[in-house]
Amino acid sequence: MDKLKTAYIALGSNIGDRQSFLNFGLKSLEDDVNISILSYSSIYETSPIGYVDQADFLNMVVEIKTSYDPLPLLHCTQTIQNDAGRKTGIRWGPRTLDLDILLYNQENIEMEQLIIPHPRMYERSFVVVPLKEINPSLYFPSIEKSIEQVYKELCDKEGVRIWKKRFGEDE
Ligand code: PH2
Ligand code: MG
Ligand code: MG
Repeated sequence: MDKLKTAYIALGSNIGDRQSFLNFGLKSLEDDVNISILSYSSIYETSPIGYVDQADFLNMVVEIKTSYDPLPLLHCTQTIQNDAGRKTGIRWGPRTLDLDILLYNQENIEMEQLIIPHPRMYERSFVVVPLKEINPSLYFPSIEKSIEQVYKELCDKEGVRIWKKRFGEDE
């Protein structure tokens, strides 16, 4: 294996059996020999953002180690989304499974297909809350803020509710 990088991936689903789609996403990541999952957040039920006339989402974040470069990692996540029956629809609209790369090894990437850190992650409670849960000491050099600061500045935290605690503590 090449040198391993740390990345954070956000998962979301708001169509059908949402937890099964998240599980499918997790298993597909784990089954890839170039990826291992280091840490899982709890699962949160979250009010829709961006396009509000749709069902609530289940969201979570995982920390992975990967030997993939950013674009192959993106292709991997896109293949998993397609395998979950994802159809291209309205922007920010309903989806069976969404996998977004949030962070990749402290790198700033600006390509046509991929921007990292994910440009909208800092104002999205459904991303920041689970991300802070699995790594409360993150620091974002590009905006010169800690995750703690970003968390404090969020204004839609009430839209993010624990749905299934990690380690199976709660249902
Ligand atoms: N994803 C979107 C748009 N809006 N809202 C919530 N609560 N959770 C999501 O994962 C989400 C969203 C586009 O990917
Ligand atoms: Mg998304
Ligand atoms: Mg996406």
